[in-house]
Amino acid sequence: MSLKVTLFGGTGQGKTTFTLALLYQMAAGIDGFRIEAHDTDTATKYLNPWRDFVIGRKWPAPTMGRREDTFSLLFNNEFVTEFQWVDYQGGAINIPTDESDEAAQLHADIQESNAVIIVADAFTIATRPRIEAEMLTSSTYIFNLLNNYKFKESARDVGLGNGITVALVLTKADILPDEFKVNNYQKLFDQARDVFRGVVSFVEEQRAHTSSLRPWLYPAAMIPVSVAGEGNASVVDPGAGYELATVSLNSPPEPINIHYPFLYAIGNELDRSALYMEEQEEELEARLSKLNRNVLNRILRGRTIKELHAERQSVAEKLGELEPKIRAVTSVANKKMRSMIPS
Ligand SMILES: Nc1nc2c(ncn2[C@@H]2O[C@H](COP(=O)(O)OP(=O)(O)O)[C@@H](O)[C@H]2O)c(=O)[nH]1
Ligand SMILES: [Mg+2]
Repeated sequence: MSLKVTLFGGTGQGKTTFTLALLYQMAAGIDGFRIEAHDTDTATKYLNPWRDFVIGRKWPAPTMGRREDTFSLLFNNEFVTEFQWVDYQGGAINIPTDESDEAAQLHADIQESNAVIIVADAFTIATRPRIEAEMLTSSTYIFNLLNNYKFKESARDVGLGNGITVALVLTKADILPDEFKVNNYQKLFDQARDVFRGVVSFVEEQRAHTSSLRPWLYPAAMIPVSVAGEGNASVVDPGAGYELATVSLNSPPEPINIHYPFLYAIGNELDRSALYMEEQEEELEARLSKLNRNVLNRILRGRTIKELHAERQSVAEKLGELEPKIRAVTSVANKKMRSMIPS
């Protein structure tokens, strides 16, 4: 493990489209950051459907399963760290651990992640009754998973290794009704906070603590994004029941805000890495020993806890070294993102 970012969300929420746009932009390089896939075929596999989207104006085909790719993250061509990008396309969030390997793996991924990127359809949040939006975005399932694998343990003990960055990506922002876009998306943010209120109230509670429980262990923020871009797509059918909106892409895509959630995750990782430096091996051991064996095996993947601890330390050192340079970029992402906690 080095840095680990896990992306998940309900079906049809825009995960595949967002991921293709993000990896394209990051492969091309943006704001000094660039990623390189370890396996040449990885880049090709992501770029092919992106090309079909841009040139053929075809939305990506529905996808299933889990994908894990290893990338190097570079800043101004200097190697920063390896990171694992885990991508849940299928319905693993709606399945219990004991019924599917993929679900058990998802739980391990969350436990091990430094950051999660939750993808939720802004159009659904804006236009559906709240209870339907909760089901369609899987917000309650998501809270349940975060709660079990990240939040609860921190309530029990205040280990420095706890905490996770949550970036909520609100997709398809281009097709939002105007009332949700005015005042800098105020109404969208209000409704998104409501739909994801489990996460919001947990983080809010941490902020309120003046105890040693460190509020900055749980940075959580959201941002509206669009892969199509303003005015380039139109709603053919707004959808009903399980059917989400049918959208046609009429002009070449002009992605907006795509890379900020990723940079936000990296920026917050810098802060947390300072805490890794203080983390003792015994702390990590105590924390991991509470996990279900099945989940733990997937985290260790043949490594000992000692080795895992050493890996975390070396990433923390590298990030610490590059901190001033990286900070310049991630601070922009921090400003772009809107806190999950209402001000
Ligand atoms: N207007 C608009 N529609 C989008 C955008 N991204 C995705 N969509 C729509 O949402 C559908 C589902 O997206 P997809 O990425 O396959 O969702 P996934 O099931 O979460 O992977 C696409 O087929 C498009 O119709 C966007 O940026 N703008
Ligand atoms: Mg998909």
